[in-house]
Amino acid sequence: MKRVFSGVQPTGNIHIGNYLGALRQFVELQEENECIYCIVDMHSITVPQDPKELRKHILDVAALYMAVGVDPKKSIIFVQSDVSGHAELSWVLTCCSYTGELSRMTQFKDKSRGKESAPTGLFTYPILMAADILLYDTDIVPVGNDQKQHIEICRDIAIRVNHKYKNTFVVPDGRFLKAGARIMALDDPTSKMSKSAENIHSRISLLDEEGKIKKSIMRSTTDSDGEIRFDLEEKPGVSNLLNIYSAFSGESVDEIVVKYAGCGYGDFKKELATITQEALVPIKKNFNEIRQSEELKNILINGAERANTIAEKTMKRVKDNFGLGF
Ligand code: ATP
Ligand code: LTN
Repeated sequence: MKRVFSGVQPTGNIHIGNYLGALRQFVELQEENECIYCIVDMHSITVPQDPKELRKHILDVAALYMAVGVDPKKSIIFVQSDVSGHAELSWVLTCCSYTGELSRMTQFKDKSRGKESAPTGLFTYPILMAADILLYDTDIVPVGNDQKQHIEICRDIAIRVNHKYKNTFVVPDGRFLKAGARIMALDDPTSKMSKSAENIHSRISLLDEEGKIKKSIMRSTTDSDGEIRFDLEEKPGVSNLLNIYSAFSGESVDEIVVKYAGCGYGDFKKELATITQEALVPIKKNFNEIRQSEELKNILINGAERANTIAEKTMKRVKDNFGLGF
């Protein structure tokens, strides 16, 4: 059995990009692996958060994990700040990483561009993420494509530590899906679909109403040549819609292109809207039930206990290998 770990930030607006790139893999992997799924609240405070909203979003993400099919009987679901090992290991790893490699992270460059100074937490974000992963002797990390660089630096740090301090860590691998690994914004198919974009029609959130889903898809940016075919360079908008269609329907992009040969964008978009609405109906229904249930907090408390048992073992090994304590 392999150990799987992943996390989602509790920042609201969980969208179909998060679902198709990451959450969908969580469900699939839990059948044959030991899976640990975290709500990474400490990552979310790298940018300012409203405390009340943050608490609400933590429970929202926990409920969404389960609504899409993560089963707390099979997988561990817990909140990052409930297990102190994340912060503890993060410091140890901070001492094993370099400002040069952190400065090269595209996420940091994007978020600090044009500013004279940026929050230190944004700079050290990848170290906390490496701590999340290495704390659980993780073999596989299911994430979207945008996390490739973060997985790479985590591996580099693990290999570096293993070299110096015996074999302390398991070196993990990222797992990226073909269809869905990078869902682009509906209003601008050259940038990734994001929780924080101002235009609500740039994304489809998992809890969006049917009318909103249709509106966002119908007004999505395409092009003027009118042909439905996959071409990321020339036709990024249509290609993104084809990817979404394929990820939700299970049909290959080639099959979909044949099916819609000679059709206009309008009909294609209408059917994509229907497929998307249908896929999200059960998720919304499950979410509403789970979010209101008394059980939700107990699941997180139990998850944190189970996660902590694994984390404590790793921290003991880290302290022994580094010579910390006595
Ligand atoms: P955003 O940029 O939308 O604010 P994020 O990547 O910062 O999102 P997370 O909630 O931590 O936020 O992401 C959860 C998971 O969703 C990660 O595995 C990430 O790779 C994946 N993901 C995020 N956006 C997309 C996307 N547009 N397409 C595919 N996967 C995505
Ligand atoms: N940086 C990730 C969220 C994240 C994560 C993790 C993902 C934090 N820690 C550990 C996988 C494993 C993102 O999607 N923005």
